[in-house]
Amino acid sequence: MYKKITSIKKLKLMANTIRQDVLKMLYEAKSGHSAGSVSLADVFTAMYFNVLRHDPDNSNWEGRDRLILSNGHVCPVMYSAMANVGYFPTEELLTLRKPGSRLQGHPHKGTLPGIENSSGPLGQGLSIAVGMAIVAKRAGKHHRIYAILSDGEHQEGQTWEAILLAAKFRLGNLTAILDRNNIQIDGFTEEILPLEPLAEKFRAFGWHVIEVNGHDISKIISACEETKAVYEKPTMIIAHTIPGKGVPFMEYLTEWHGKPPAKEHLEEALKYLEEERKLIEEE
Ligand SMILES: Cc1ncc(C[n+]2csc(CCOP(=O)(O)OP(=O)(O)O)c2C)c(N)n1
Ligand SMILES: [Mg+2]
Repeated sequence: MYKKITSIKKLKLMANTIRQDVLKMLYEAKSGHSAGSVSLADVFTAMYFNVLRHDPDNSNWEGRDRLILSNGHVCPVMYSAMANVGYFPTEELLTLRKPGSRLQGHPHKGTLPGIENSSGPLGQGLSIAVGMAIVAKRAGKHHRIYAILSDGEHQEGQTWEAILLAAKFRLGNLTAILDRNNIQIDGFTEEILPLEPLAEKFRAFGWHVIEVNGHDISKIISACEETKAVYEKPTMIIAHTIPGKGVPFMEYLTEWHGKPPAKEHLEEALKYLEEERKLIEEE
């Protein structure tokens, strides 16, 4: 079993490391999705280093919590969190998207230890998580199912079918975390196909809803704690995030949804993140 990190300062330093990893990986790969990957560093740090009950040395441990990633295009952030927590060597991160690498551009179950589902086609992850939660509940198991979702995929019908089903089966063992970054491939969600009022929609569908700042690691952890006390409803944590968060020239710009950094971008971003690291160390 890995050692949980409880110090917020150490968690912030880990999120900084993960952001740096993600940028280096995407630069080496020369393709991939920057905005969502860097902005989810805080959520993935909270999950892999504090919230999840898991064992990187025994990735198939039956009692582990399951983390389903639905928006597979942000997998660089998950790969970095997984490598830093001990699932595989961090040196392997720079093989992202290379032929023969275990780190495919979208996660592939069975290739890399600890990956619970293959993803890439958006809109399927919540259905997988609901299925797992139904099985675990019926079998009287105590592990939890977590699903990371994007906002763009809430424009797909399958996501809403899964939302209906989770409420019907009163899946108190299911926690979804929605990356509410307001962007999708072609622009802002509210201009392309409006989703709001999202929280009210989830409540009307029978879910417990918590809204948090998706860059506040301690709030993400407390929200996940809160869900453990909700027995008869699934929980949706709406994590409000800034696309590209942590790299000032990427923030809020939809053009960074699916673009890797060039050399000059990487250098500028790493310089900024190193300065941020020093400030965290001084806290
Ligand atoms: C079913 C499906 N349709 C289209 C795509 C192509 N695609 C990849 S990422 C993306 C953007 C969707 O928005 P969101 O998931 O919110 O991504 P973000 O930009 O916030 O990371 C799209 C349309 C896909 N992967 N799956
Ligand atoms: Mg989005």
